[in-house]
Order: sequence, then C-alpha cells, then structure tokens
Amino acid sequence: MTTKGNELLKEEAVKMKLVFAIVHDEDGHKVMDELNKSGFSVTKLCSSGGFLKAGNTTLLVGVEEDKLDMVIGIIEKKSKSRKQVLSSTMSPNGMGGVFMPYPVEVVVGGATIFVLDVERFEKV
Ligand code: 2BA
Repeated sequence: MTTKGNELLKEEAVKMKLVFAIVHDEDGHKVMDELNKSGFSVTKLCSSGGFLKAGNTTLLVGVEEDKLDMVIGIIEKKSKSRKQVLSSTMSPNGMGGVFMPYPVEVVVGGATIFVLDVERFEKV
C-alpha cells in the first residue's frame, strides 16, 4: 500500500473517546446495565471521593466518537443527584476551645464525567 494510502487509512480511522464517569454507588449498576443493553462495554472501578471520603463508582467506557452523546445521555438518565450530610466541627466562639459537631449538606452528582481522547485502542 502506498504512503498516500496509509495516510488515508489513518484519517479514516474511527476516533475513540474514553469516558470516565463517577456516579453514586447506588446508580452504578443501573448505569452499567443500560450501557450494556445498548451495546457498550464498561469497566467498573470501586473508588471514593476525596471530600466525603465515601465510596463511589467510577465507570470507564471506550466509545467511538459518534456514539459519545449516546453514552453520556444514558449516564445522565440513570444517575440521580442526592443530598448528603456530613458532620463537621466548629468552635462556638470561633476562637478554639470546645468543638461542636454540626451538619453540612452537599449535593452529590448525578454524575461527574470526564471525556479523554484515545490515542490508540487495541485488543490483542
Ligand atoms: P467527593 O469528593 O466525596 O465530593 C462529594 C460532593 O461534595 C461533591 O459532589 C460536591 O458537592 C462536594 N464537594 C466536593 N469537594 C468539595 C469542596 N472542596 N468544598 C465543598 N464541597 C465539595 P460532586 O461534585 O457531584 O462530586 C461527586 C464525586 O465526583 C466526588 O466525591 C469525587 O469523587 C468526584 N469528583 C467531582 N469532581 C471531580 C474532579 N474535578 N476531579 C476528580 N473527581 C471529581
């Protein structure tokens, strides 16, 4: 094959994206099942958030660029946002001394999604 031919092949190669989606543990299986049903391969990683220090689920999906919106749509549809309360501490007069626990409410999710370009994708 000519160099020109090879260049053409490279240009025509389907571009792949890698989706990292961090979802609530309770949503992980629902998102994965729906992705699988729609023909996407998924890898599930057990992860935890740096802020809440609670378990969450990170899903890895390698997908062709033209199907990226479909994957993101499924993740969006199956992930719910939730309010979570964590206990923090403060001193009553702000000067130290006695520390009292007080609740802090944060909204978690639906999903935090990162999309990366895939330089090379092979199954050997
Ligand atoms: P966590 O780090 O445990 O954060 C849980 C929720 O706490 C966050 O929800 C956000 O509402 C709040 N939060 C996080 N960091 C905060 C801070 N420094 N100050 C005040 N509030 C804060 P989400 O934003 O929906 O994030 C859910 C989970 O997604 C995170 O769990 C983390 O595991 C991941 N994540 C979110 N943004 C990320 C980023 N830029 N890079 C890497 N992981 C990220």
